[in-house]
Amino acid sequence: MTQNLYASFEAQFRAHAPATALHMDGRADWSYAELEAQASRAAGALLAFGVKPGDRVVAQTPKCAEAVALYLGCLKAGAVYVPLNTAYTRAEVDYFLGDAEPALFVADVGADTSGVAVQVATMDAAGRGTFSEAASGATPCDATAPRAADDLAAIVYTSGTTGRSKGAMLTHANLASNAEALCAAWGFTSADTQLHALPIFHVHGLFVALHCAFLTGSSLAFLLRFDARNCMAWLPRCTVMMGVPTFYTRLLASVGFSRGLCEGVRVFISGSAPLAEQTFDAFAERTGHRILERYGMSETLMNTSNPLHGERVAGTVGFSLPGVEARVVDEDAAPRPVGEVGDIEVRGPNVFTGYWRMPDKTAAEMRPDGFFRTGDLGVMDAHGRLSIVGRAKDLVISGGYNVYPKEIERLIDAMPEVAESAVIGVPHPDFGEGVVAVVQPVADAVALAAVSAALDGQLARFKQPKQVVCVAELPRNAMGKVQKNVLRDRYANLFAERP
Ligand code: MCA
Ligand code: AMP
Repeated sequence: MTQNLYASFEAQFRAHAPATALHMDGRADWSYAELEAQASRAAGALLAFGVKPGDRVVAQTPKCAEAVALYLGCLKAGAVYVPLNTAYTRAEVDYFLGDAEPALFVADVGADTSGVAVQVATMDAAGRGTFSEAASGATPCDATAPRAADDLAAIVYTSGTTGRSKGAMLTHANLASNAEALCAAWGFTSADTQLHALPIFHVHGLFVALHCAFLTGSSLAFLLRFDARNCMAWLPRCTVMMGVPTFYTRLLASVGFSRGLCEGVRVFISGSAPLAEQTFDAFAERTGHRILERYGMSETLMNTSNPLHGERVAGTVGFSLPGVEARVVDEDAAPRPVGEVGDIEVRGPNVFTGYWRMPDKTAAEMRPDGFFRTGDLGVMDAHGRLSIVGRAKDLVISGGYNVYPKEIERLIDAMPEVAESAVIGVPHPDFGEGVVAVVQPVADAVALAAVSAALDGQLARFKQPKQVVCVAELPRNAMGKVQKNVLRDRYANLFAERP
């Protein structure tokens, strides 16, 4: 029997054929029958483009229903789906295309693809473009490609502490096991309607949110971006919402966001970044809902979750999902005592098979007993409830997006007028953490605008520092290493008054 994840989805699509899969703003909804037909057409188009099982398909498309069909078509055709953040610049995309070596790159209609060395198709925000033209002209692909459990379904790029992005290889079994665990843990049924305002190029919006719907035949209120007012308009029709903490702080900051709007919602779920206890408390106060926080990574999908039934504790990420083992250990993998900080490591069917074409990096992060080193620091209580208390990796999480300081520092340090830079994250009222570059110039000063100009076009805008600060000397320890903790303390209030 095939282990292709699409086969499980297809069974649900057929069982719920007349039900609405995607409720949409300003265009006709798609039923599950329509979604299945579109996925078969997308798979047919992929075959027509010459895509074979195991080939990579890179997608950097606007969020639209046709992009969901493209993802499903890739699964169905046995291709490996490689989603890219729509904010990535041409320079960033060139790296991913060179690394993934796809058989097809589906780009935004407006993107600059001149000189791209791979086959290109296009898709715009309304789903139109050469990919959809091929899909409507192609013979729909009825047969789902047979896949083994360990065959790759997707590669998700995640930046690294070295500044070079790594492709996390996720198999059909990884995605299927995690989706099943989440549907059970969060009680999804076909009666649910999930408010979906997340982007679909990351694990959260693509796998966690969509798979919960596709495995249960439940509906999605499929919004093209997060806008607090629009979410408030849709919430009364929804039973579940998933989001990053910024979604919840923005809802709380919105006039008219009230308990009444949330009456039909059975659970609000948060992840991708720490949910502040004050947000949890304010949300409970305003709506009567205790947000359910969970913890995951691109490499591991979802690891732990607060319970659907039972106490959800602010500042904690709950218990290991069924089948997943999470432990808190020291450098030598010896367990840390209950209540003491250590490295979080994870093992289970959710854990990826390694970094694409980077066996050394994979080996460095995997323990011999199969545990993956997350780079997160945590504390386990006596009941197995996990709290994340920090990061061993140098990473900033801004509005749910990961920003690796090294990637930015490398570009700033290449400026002749800069001696050294240190990029840090400090508290930000909207994004949780805001990116700040602290720059030590060679001579007297460096024009701050010049720093921003040096990054423009190189880095996605969300990675670019919200503030650049010039200092005569960066603080260093006895070994000469920049003390980022000193800088984080010094600039902790930089965004205090900035919405
Ligand atoms: C947008 N901007 C940002 C961010 N988003 N700056 C910093 N951090 C951000 N997250 C900047 C843009 O570059 C632009 O800047 C300006 O804000 C307006 O852009 P716009 O797109 O209009 O912003 P927005 O629509 O308000 O977006 C904010 C957002 C969005 C809704 C919070 O960032 C978002 O949807 N975040 C969700 C991320 C996510 O899905 N993460 C899951 C990763 P300028 O004006 O200078 O050009 S998966 C994961 O982490 C694991 C597996 C897990 O556990 O889930
Ligand atoms: P990514 O590389 O985009 O998959 O991001 C994964 C990282 O996001 C994790 O290693 C954590 O540092 C962080 N993360 C995800 N969920 C949570 C959460 N609920 N609380 C704190 N950090 C989180």
